[in-house]
Amino acid sequence: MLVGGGVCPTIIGSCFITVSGAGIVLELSRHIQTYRSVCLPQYYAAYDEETERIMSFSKNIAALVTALGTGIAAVAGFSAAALASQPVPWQTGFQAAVTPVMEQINDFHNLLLVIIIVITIFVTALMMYVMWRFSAKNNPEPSKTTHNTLIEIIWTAVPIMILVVISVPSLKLLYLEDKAPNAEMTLKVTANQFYWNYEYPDHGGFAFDATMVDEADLKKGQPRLLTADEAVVVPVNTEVRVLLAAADVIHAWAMPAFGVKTDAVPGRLNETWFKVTKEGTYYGQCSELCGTNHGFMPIMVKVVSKEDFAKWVAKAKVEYASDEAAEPAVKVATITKN
Ligand SMILES: [Cu+2]
Repeated sequence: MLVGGGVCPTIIGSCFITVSGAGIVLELSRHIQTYRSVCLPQYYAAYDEETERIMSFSKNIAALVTALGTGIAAVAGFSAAALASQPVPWQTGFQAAVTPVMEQINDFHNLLLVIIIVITIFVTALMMYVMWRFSAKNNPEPSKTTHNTLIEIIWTAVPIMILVVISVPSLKLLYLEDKAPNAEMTLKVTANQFYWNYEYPDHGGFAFDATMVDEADLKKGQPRLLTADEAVVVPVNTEVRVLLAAADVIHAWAMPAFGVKTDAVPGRLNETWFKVTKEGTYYGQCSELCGTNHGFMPIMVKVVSKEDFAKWVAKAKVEYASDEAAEPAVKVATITKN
């Protein structure tokens, strides 16, 4: 009787959940299509203001979390200023964001952190209560209750709704990271075992290799395993399109402060972008296990003013002109007919 009485509402409940779930998925995919074709170009054009509006909620949370983090860091004896362009001892958070993409990654991370904390507290409290309330001592005569359609619908629908809420900023971020909205220059990066080759196709096509500086050769203040003999120089407040390829195995060009981590794959051209808003020297590393010296192919990016960049380009054109003609990042086979 008990089971029979519960079957019908359960089936209806399941049907309801399935139909509404399918509805949500359909609706979501329709939104994504509209978003890609209609909203995305506009979004790119004005992503700063859009970001401001959409992320204002998570910005407030971010401020709260940052304030908490700063407090904890201060207690632990580290100042917030220590979070610079490279990893610092005992660092637990991200490196300070210097691009719009990394700022959004930070916001998204902080939003997720709040959601996770609320869920964890709720589940823990619920379990503690159940353990106490229904223990053998407090509840010696257990009831034979089974099935509760309303609760079953709630515990299915609520997680779906949480996932839908998370998917909105998540997808927006994915599309924003994907392609440069209005690239002003291109940087071609070719990964090799175990160094990087950089090419500036918009500035005369000069190219150079960057390898790690050995520990014994480090000058004062140069970070170990992160210093390269040649820095990638880019202008500040400029949208840089990065084209990535590899000459041998899969590597990944990763710059934590930029929110960039993109694989460099042999025979394939990947794209990413960054727009650094603060001058300085930033460090990253290859982030794909690519062989024995995987840990020894650092990335060093110097972000300078537009004037200094123009001066550097003029100098670099002469300095790197002596190198043998740069190998194309992606080699295309040519067929010659006799
Ligand atoms: Cu590598």
